Amino acid sequence: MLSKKMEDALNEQMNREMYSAYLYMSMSSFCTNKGLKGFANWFMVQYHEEMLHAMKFYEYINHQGGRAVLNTIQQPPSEFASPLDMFTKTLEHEQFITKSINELMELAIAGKDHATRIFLQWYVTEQVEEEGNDNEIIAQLQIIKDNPQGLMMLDRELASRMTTVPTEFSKGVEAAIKGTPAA
Ligand code: OFO
Repeated sequence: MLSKKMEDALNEQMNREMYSAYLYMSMSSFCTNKGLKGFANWFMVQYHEEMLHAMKFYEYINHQGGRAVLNTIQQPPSEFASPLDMFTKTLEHEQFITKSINELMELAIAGKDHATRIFLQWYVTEQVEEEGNDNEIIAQLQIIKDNPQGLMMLDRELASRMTTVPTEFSKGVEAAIKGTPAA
């Protein structure tokens, strides 16, 4: 069971996750246009992950007797100065998401909503990984600076990233991502 306050806050976070997906899809399109296929792949994988994060909120809210309500998704930026600019903006955005997940966690603790607290724990862990990945790529881009060879090497490395579907997602979501029929 969810309190109205918790339900509204979880819906707001679902919208933020969808905005995250939108932001990274915009970055992916920008990279494709600039011939940076590997960076484009990295951001498209990130898009898929964010949509899965949103779906996880969607399923949880509905499963707990609330109702997932879809809202307007803000328009993301479409122009970026460089790959370093994109990853700096990515890290800043993820720090904002970490802060909002922490606020949700505090709301769950204050409301003695242990189910939601346990549910949110997955996101707390996920944010540590996401910020870590961004920090790592930013450090590499700072070493590369304006070196095209270094940039192309990193582009090749980022081309290998693949979408992973957390095992606890419903079969329907997993099947949709993998393009196979749901069992
Ligand atoms: Fe980028 O993280 Fe969602 O939660």
